Amino acid sequence: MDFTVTLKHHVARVETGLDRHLPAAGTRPARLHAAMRYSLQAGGKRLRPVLVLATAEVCGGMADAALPAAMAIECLHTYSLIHDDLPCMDNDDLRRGRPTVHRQFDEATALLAGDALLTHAFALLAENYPDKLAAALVRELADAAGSRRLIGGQMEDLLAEKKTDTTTEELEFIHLNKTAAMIEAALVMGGLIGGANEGSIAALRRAGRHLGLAFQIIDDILDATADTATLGKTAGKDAKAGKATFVRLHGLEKSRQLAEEHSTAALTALASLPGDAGFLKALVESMSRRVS
Ligand code: GRG
Repeated sequence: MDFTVTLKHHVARVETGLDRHLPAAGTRPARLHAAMRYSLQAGGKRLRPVLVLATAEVCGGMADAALPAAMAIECLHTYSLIHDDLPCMDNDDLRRGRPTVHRQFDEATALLAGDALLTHAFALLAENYPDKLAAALVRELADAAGSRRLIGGQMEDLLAEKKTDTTTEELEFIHLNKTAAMIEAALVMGGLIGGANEGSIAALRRAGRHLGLAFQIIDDILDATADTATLGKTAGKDAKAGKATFVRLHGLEKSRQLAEEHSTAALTALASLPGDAGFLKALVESMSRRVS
């Protein structure tokens, strides 16, 4: 099937799945559930859940079986965006083309909506998979989202804002953990659901790491070159906040070259999978050409 048609199909599955797998709108406490739905149902590229669905299929599973895990990773990702936007972190007004959750509701509601989405992610895994698979998925997601990876990357990122001498090694730690960890987890969780063997899981991990780095480098380039309307979030924010970015350390040209190298390495890792990774490869290529 054509890449764009398959992508639309997966994204539609994600949108329907989110509606089905979230606490129902209007149920108590309605304000909290409204805030969770407001942020989750604002769109976004849905990269991570689509990676879960497509990888499960490549590894021999059914995309439908992967849906709760896809929802879990999108809930977790969205929690991290809500908390990242809070005044105590990036203090941002715009996300996914809408006012951020603390602007639309209030700070306490945003904090709680993020907490609830984080917790809900693990409930989705525990409730929808047989024990052994559920344990493996919980371990993978907890590791990717924990203090050594997503939260650790965010901590180092905040600390780096106050420094002018961030090294390449420090920058790589930030991006490997703040960004690549969740992309890696999406691929590995899809692989676990599809029944991938150890070799394929290792290849998925490699692919996720490189795709994650390419994704972040492109994010840095877009922050420096695109406009707020196109991005659906505030452009030029990194330089203003004095953030450690690939563009700041390496300049635009070298950053573009590095993004290309990581995309190619992701494609090479995917090519070693036994199944037909055509859609996943096209997705990596489309991410390297993205404009938002
Ligand atoms: C608060 C624990 C905690 C972590 C925050 C997600 C995050 C870590 C920070 C947001 C800022 C940022 C540039 C993160 C890097 C990852 C990234 C590019 C997130 C945005 O992901 P997209 O572009 O967003 O896939 P959509 O809205 O399309 O889902």
